[in-house]
Amino acid sequence: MRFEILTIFPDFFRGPLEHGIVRRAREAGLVEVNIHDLRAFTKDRHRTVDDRPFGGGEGMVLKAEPIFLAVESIWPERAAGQKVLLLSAQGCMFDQSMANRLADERELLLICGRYEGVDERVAEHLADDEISIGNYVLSGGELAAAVVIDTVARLLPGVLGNESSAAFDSFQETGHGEGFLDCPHWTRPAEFRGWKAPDVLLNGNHEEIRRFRRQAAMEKTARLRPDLLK
Ligand code: 9D3
Repeated sequence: MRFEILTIFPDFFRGPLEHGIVRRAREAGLVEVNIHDLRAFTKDRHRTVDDRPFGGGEGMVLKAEPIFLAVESIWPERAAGQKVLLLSAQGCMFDQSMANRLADERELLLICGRYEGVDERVAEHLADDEISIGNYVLSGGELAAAVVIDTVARLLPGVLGNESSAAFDSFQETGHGEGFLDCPHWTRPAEFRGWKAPDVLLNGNHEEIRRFRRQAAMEKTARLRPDLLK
């Protein structure tokens, strides 16, 4: 799968996309990520990407034209399986079921919002979807784009060492954030600072272990995520 990122901070992505599973997926050729500097698509000598909002108010707004020119340059004719996503605080909420749907596309182009927002004509006439990653205020869409790419990339065939493990993640069960959280885990040593790992996990009785884990997952879900049990 190919991801195109449009951003005013291209260097931002050196961190999140060059480690761990996403890095290995890129090295294996399963995922391709291309980063595009929005300023390269400006035409004035100051390379202006933003301007003041019509009607007044705080902050600056990303201009429509550089974003349209960028998308039209990256994808001169948009084909099926090529989706443009605008990351913005006003978008609909990203979740695992959306990630599953996005993983079926061939290419995604992520536009990272910044400043007070993006000219609405981008959402109305360029983007297929406008996406937020949660109810909190970020400084821009870059972190959100990294979250989307990480979440989608690990769903792609061959990306995880264990083909089946994505299916057992928290939230993956139903794809709607329903079901239970993952069960808690322990590793060696069996006793750390006086705190013991549950004996049942050490006794080799796999039926008992299965029951314990399901119970522990339920209790933890009730305690930390009661919303998932409704
Ligand atoms: C006055 C209201 N503004 C915040 C003080 C609105 C606002 C503008 C721009 C809020 C955030 C942003 C920048 N955020 C994003 O571009 C963004 C975002 C987010 O803030 N939360 C969750 N997901 C996303 S995706 C992009």
